[in-house]
Amino acid sequence: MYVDTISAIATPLGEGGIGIVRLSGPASAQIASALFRRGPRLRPVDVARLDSHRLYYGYLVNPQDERVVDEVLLVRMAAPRSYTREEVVEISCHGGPLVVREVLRLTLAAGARPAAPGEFTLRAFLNGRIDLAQAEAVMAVVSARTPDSLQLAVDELRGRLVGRLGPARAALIDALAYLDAAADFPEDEVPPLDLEATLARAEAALAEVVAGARLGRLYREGLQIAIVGRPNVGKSSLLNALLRADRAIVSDIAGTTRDVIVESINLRGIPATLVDTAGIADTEDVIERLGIARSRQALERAGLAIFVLDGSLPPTADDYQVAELLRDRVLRDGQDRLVVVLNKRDLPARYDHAEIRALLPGAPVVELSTHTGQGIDQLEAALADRLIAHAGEAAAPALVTLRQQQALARALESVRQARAALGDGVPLDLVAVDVRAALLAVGEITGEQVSETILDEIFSRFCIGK
Ligand SMILES: Nc1nc2c(ncn2[C@@H]2O[C@H](COP(=O)(O)OP(=O)(O)OP(=O)(O)O)[C@@H](O)[C@H]2O)c(=O)[nH]1
Ligand SMILES: [Mg+2]
Repeated sequence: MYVDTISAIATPLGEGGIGIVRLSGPASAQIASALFRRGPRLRPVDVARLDSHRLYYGYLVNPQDERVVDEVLLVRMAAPRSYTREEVVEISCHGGPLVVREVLRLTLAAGARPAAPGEFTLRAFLNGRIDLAQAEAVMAVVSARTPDSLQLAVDELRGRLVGRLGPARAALIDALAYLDAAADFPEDEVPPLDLEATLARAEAALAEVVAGARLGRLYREGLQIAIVGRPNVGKSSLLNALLRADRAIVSDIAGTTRDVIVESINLRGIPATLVDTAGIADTEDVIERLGIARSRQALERAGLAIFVLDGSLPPTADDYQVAELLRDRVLRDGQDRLVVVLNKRDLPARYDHAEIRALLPGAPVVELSTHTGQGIDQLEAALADRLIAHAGEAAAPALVTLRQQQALARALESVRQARAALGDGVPLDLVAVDVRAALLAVGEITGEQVSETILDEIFSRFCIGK
């Protein structure tokens, strides 16, 4: 197994209060003993004999010449009560990049090997402290972009996804046990089981996790929201209003925005990326046309579009052109991908743009003014609503990675196939093939069934020191 000892800087490099170098593996204490001294006389210490989980004050020296490198706090976490379940030593020094690097260098010189990205967490998984979903949640905690995403990641860290898969897994095991017994023993010796009902239970349980997963991905990864419309309707003003900052240039000259502007916002807990685009119009201006081409690309990539109309002016040919584009490119994929905004409602002249809205049936309409701020709250609510509708039904969100989502989808597909096969009167040993496939897919999420390649894939995305 893992007999070598790894070392890495566990805190971000930069000037900070403290910087931590972490060691994990059987030689951790021995390596730390080579470098750690206590008291004014720099007494050597046998770190292996220090109390576990207790901080010790002392000095870190270069053992070549006993020169003091820094004043440090050292903690030893005896196996198995540590992050990795191995012997762990953490050395907290002052948080300057030079100091921290020097401490790392000395641990390496004393016999440690530099840790690969995610290797501490990989060891925690391999040593059975956490399941694979929890290991992946560690990364989600580190990279969470809104407090809600963080909360989901922390729930996951406590094993929520695997817990939720419990009922599906239990039903699949029941079904498979029955199928295997039915293949091996005469009918009257096999305890009866309503196979169809058991598979239906597995399917329902999996479907619920899949729905929650879709919502969870939204909280984790967010979605792109493109702001589109003809020039001068107030798209950039709307971006600024949603960001509550003067990010984009606003002017009364049509064609002010010529490139896409991308900014992140926290939309009722969902991390979203707002994309302000160049106004779409018939124009001869070369740069403006390039900008318009980018607007169309942004629209292709966006999960959601805000169509801005100037509510103080009658509709123009360009408004119609954008509406048709949205009808063909966005509404085609579902009504929940579009919100229409009637802007400039602070002005006395009012147009309802009914014919244009009729081109976009089902899209909610929000009236607002980016100047007074009236209606911005309603727009935020409408957007959050759309985002959640886009993700699926109101399941409790679960945090999943793409890998987990794919495994879930395969599990669900296999259960559906098993049920269909059963309905069609296919021989039971063939039904068993699908049930077994579903169970394997579920096992990939918990980590009971994973290949070396998948593990490499997962842990290489971590930062070093995690
Ligand atoms: N009265 C009023 N004027 C607004 C409102 N929102 C924007 N405007 C004005 O409309 C003009 C155009 O605003 P922008 O935000 O630059 O419009 P845009 O859609 O980004 O325009 P392009 O980048 O050229 O496509 C500016 O003079 C804004 O001050 C509003 O709610 N009320
Ligand atoms: Mg603009």
